[in-house]
This record gives sequence, structure tokens and C-alpha cells, in this order.
Amino acid sequence: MADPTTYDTDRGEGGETHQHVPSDGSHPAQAHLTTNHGVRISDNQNSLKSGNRGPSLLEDFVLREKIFHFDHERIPERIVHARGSAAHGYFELTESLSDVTKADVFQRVGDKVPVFVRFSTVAGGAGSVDTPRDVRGFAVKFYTQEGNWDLVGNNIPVFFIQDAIKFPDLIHSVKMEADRAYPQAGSAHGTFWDFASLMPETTHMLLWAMSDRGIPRSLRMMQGFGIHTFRFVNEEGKSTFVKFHWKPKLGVQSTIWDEALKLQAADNDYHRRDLWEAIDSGDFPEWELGVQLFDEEFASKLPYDVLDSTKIIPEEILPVKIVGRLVLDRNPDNFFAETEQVAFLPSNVVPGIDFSNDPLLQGRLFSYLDTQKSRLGTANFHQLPINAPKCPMQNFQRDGMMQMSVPKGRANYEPNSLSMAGEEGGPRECPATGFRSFERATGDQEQGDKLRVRAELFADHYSQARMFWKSQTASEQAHIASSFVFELSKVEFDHVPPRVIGNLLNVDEELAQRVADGLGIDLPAANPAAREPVDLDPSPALSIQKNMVETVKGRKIGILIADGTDAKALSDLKNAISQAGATAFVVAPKIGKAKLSDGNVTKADGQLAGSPSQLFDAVAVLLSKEGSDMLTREAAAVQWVMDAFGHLKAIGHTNEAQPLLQKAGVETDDGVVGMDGFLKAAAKRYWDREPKVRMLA
Ligand code: HDE
Repeated sequence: MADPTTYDTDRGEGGETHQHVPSDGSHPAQAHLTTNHGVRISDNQNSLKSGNRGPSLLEDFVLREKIFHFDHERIPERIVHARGSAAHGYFELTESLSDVTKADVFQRVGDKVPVFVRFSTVAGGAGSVDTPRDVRGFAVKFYTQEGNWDLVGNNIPVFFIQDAIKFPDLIHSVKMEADRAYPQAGSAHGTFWDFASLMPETTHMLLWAMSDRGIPRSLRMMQGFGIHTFRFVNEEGKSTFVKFHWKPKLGVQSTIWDEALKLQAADNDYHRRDLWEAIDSGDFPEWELGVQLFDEEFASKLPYDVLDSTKIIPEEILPVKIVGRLVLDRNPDNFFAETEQVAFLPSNVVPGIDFSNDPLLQGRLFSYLDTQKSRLGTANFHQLPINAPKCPMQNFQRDGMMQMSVPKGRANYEPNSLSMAGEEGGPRECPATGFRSFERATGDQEQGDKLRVRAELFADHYSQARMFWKSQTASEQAHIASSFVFELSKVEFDHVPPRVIGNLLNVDEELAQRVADGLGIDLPAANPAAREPVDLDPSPALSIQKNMVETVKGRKIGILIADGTDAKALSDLKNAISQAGATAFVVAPKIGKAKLSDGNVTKADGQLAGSPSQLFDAVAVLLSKEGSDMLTREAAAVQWVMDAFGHLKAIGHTNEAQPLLQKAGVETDDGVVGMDGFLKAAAKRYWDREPKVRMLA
């Protein structure tokens, strides 16, 4: 046995202790482990003791520094959007907007600006799962030459509330309940629905959240929205209203609720892993940036208020003009330093981009700056590398905790005239190019008495919810009604579900009836509406299914193999999948080896029990008679096929796999095909199958 004082250390010749170096010797010789203060560490395995069985010594500053730092490694998680995943990339302008905005980022076609994008769930903690039913954050930091512009949006274009003063109440109600600290990461509980039912303005957003938008397949396959109406300002100081849209190149794709539930067990990091792996493999996620541009006259004719974040302007009424592309091409180097420490501020705008009077946006302009101080601990959070602008930054703000730079000069105030005395005078304001708001006051209604009020049209809580409902396919409507049933069946207070349904009655009677039936309760009376809803034309753009891109690009295809699987069929399928821009993932009963038909042994990517079919967009059951006989007796294999069928996925199979399919209850339809037609079939889900496998509300 080695001397305990030197146990397990990596000693070089002459007794010198080295940092552990990789076997390829790639570390430079000088890469020694040091303390935070630069002192080389001789032994990183043993604390300093008085004798080899004696007490540890307080003077061991190496031990104390290391433990001290570890004890403080965590910072408060975000009060909302705590769980997030992020990536670096760029924004490229494809259409100039120089007529409506002077923002540099929108001037020259082909110009690229670096970005950092963070996606998130809202309700769960930082360590929660990726796939609960929830809204997703979609926050983009543009590092422009004129300073940072943060477009801090969501994957749903409306919000629950109209006024920032209700935000703490909304979030308190949806987070884990105050006394019992559950449930984690979801809205299916009493306090959320109690609050939501008392706040009819939540109704439009509730329909979105209960739709398949709330359970995205991938962060790469969701839309993003700036939500609020913002303003562009051009060189002449003229302002134009703008709404921002991100449209994913891969199309919008969601999961099915039963699948999302099972994904929480199969892979807590489903979205995080998917984003990381796509970027890592060079399959860079991409979105188009679109804008809806309009003026005050257009806004004044709409039957809803453009300052109300519970409303959209349908694309059919005001088309979305595509002006650029966002590409994510680099994973973070360090999760904490980048994804965790990034601080988004809706107040980060650049000359040419400005705010509207949306009372939700106005509240956000305060909240984000404020929250960064408690999260990151210092007013100097802007100096962290991920937050620092990539253009010159200079002012007279000084000092504060964690000041990282060393400002020079005698003057720390403006104006000053020290340059006249030969000293450093420092930067000056720049009226010509600096940020200034739009030129013109915009209408009488923006000034007036000081009142705690909302504009009149804000009182219409139902017309757009009805429009959304009417824009969905029958299958999407069934999902929405069933989600209401699922969530409300988790509410322990009997008086709350009827109140929710009372609001839904103002949206659509059939929806309300279906939810009541699903819960097994009587249809209550409608709640009085603050303003009578009106019928708006449906907007097909709001449906996922009507706009589905049929493709396997960016998707993951599971291939179930076992001993005896045809070697050529397997390699042909893998090649075809990769040529189509998808990823193949081979699943076998034993990860280490499956003996193929040609006698060769292959390794699988995942073991059957640990790789359920929810992880894939389509599945191939590539079994020989031998494999099929074996797997019909394996519950995980039967479940694998049964779930793929139940989740409306394409199933490609060999003839020999029929017994397994039969045992899993698979019925023949367009999505259950022989291996020849499989890749084509894999490009979509089979919504028509759903009534066969599931009783929806
Ligand atoms: Fe946020 N929100 N929010 N929010 N929000 C935060 O800021 C807040 C709202 C959104 O990846 C917090 O840095 C208020 C709408 C995203 O780091 C906090 C109101 C939209 C993220 C905050 C809203 C969002 C946040 C918590 C009502 C879509 C994550 C940590 C007026 C347009 C950003 C932080 C990231 C984060 C406040 C409403 C999107 C507390 C007061 C509407 C994507 O400042």
C-alpha cells in the first residue's frame, strides 16, 4: 500500500506533482494547477494533516479556498424561466428595413450580427424537466455595432395578462404551491386554475397553452414571438409599429400529450440534448425573422388594441415580411458562464428600435434590470463576457461590487473640461447618433389624468380565443379540449373547474361542453363577459397541422434490431436516413452486441429499456424471425412498438416483425408500412389514427 500522504497522486520524476495531463500529452507543460491567486498546487488529492492519521489543519489554504468556492457555486435561479438551454449563432439580414428603421442591424443585406439565444420553460426550476406543458421562452441577444439589442420573447404570441402589475400573482399561482412546494414545472394544479379562472383575460393564452404549442417536439421546431407591439424609428424620426416573429426552417412540430408525459421519464433533458446534438453534428437550427409593420391609422381600425399583449394581428390581415435569418452554430463552452449568467433585458434596445405603451412591456422594462442584480449579485453584471457589448462601451458609471475593469483618468463625471487642462476628459453624449425616442407625440389618448385604468378594448377577453379555436383542425381542437380536461382533473377545488368552463362558454359552447363532459360535471352558466365577444375570421396560420412541413429533416429515427437483423437492410436504412438529413438511432436488447445476418457483430446506440420509442419521430422494426420471436416476449419491445403506434408515428417493419406488431396491437394504416415506403411515410404523423387509440374529449 502506498504511503497515505502520496496516495493516488500523479507524481513525476523527482517527486514533483503535476496536473493530470491527457494521454496524448496535449496540455502545455506550463499548465499547472494553481490556486485562485496563482500559487501552484503540489497535491490536489490530500488535505494538509498533522501526521498521516492526525487532524486536518486550518492553515490548509488550498483546501479552504477550494471548498469555499464550491460552497458558493450556485446563484439564485431565475424566478421564472429558470430552466434553459442556449447557443451562439448569428443573425443575417436578407431584406433591408432602412426605410422604417435606422437600426444598424436592419440596414445592409448580407450583414451578420453575432447572437446568443436562450430557450426556456417558465414554471419549473433549473433542474426540472424539458417537456412539461408550458410556454417556452425564446430570448435573443443581438450583439450589434450600436450596442446590445435583446428580443426577449416566447413561443406563443400572446400572454396571460395585460398589465405587469398582475405578473407576480400569475407566477405565484403557477409555480409550486406555497405551502407544499409541489407540483414542479406545470400548470395542472389548483392554484393556477383558481387564479386563471378569476382572470378572464387569460383565456386566449390558455387556449394556446392547452394546444400542442405547449408541448413542442424540439426547441428547433418552435416559433418565437416578440409578443408586444414595438416601434421602429427611421432617420427622420418617424415611427412605425412592429411585431416580431421567428419562423423555424424545420416547421413547427409538437409532441402528443401522452408522449410528452412519457418523455419526462425517458429523458429529462430531451430538448437540451436535442439542441446540443444538432449543433454538435453541424445540423444548425435556423429561423427566419419576420416583421409585421403598421401605422397608427391601421391600428386604430382594428377591433382590438395593439397595446394589449393578449391579442395578435392575424397574418391573413397583416402579412409577415421575412427580413432575415437566425442560425445557431455553436454550443456554449460553459453552461454556467454563458447560459446561466446571460442577462436579457427588454430595455436593451438600440437607436431605431423603441417601445410601445403596452403596459406589460412597460413593467418588463423595470423588472429585468432589477432581477439581474439579485441573480448575478452586482450592478456590474453587464461586464460578464456573455453580457458585454461587442462594441465600445464607455461612461462614467463607476465602482460597485465586482468591478472588473480599471477605469482610468481623473474625471468621473460629465460634463467636464479636464481635457482643457491636459487631462483625460472622457466620453461625451452624441445627439446625432445616440438613442433617442421617436419625434412625435402620438395622439391625445397617450396623455391624460393619472388613473389606474385600461383602455376600453382590453375588456374583450374572448373574441381572439374564439378565433384561435376556430382556426384549429378537428384533431387540434380535440387536443385542446382534452388538455383542459387533464389539467382541471388535477384541481382539487370543486368550485374552480365550473368557473373555467364558465369562461370557455364565452369562447365556444361546444368546447365548454366537451370539457364539462370530459370532467363528468354539469355545464355551468356562462360567466358575464366584460365586453361581448365578436366573431373574427379564422386564421389558418394559427394551426400547426394546417401548416405542417412534411419532412424527416432534423428528425430522429429509431431502428429496432436484434440478433439476426439483415445487415444490408440496416446499413441501407442508416445511409438513407442520413442522406435525408435525419439522424438514425439503433436500439437493441443489448447495447454491446447484436449479431447481424452476415455474422458481423454491431454495437447499438441505445439499449431497449433505456431508449423508448418516444425519443424518436418515426420507428423501423428491423427484425428477423429470430429477433421477432425473442422480442414478442420482451415487454419493453412490445411497449416500444405500442407507443410508436399510439403516438401516431410511422412504423416501418420487416415481414418477420409482424408477430411483434400484432402483440403491440398495431393496426394497419397509411403509417404502418414495409421498409420500402418507410422514409416517405416517416415525414409525418398520422392524426387520423388517433380516434382508434385514444378517447379524446
Ligand atoms: Fe419575463 N421575466 N416577465 N416575460 N421572461 C424574466 O428576467 C417579467 C414576460 C421572458 O432566458 C425574468 O432574467 C415580468 C413576457 C423570457 O434569461 C424577470 C413580466 C414575455 C425570460 C421577468 C414578464 C417574457 C424571462 C426572470 C410581465 C414574452 C427568460 C429572470 C410584465 C414576451 C430570459 C430574468 C432568459 C425572464 C419578468 C412577462 C419572456 C423576473 C415582470 C410577456 C424569455 O425579470
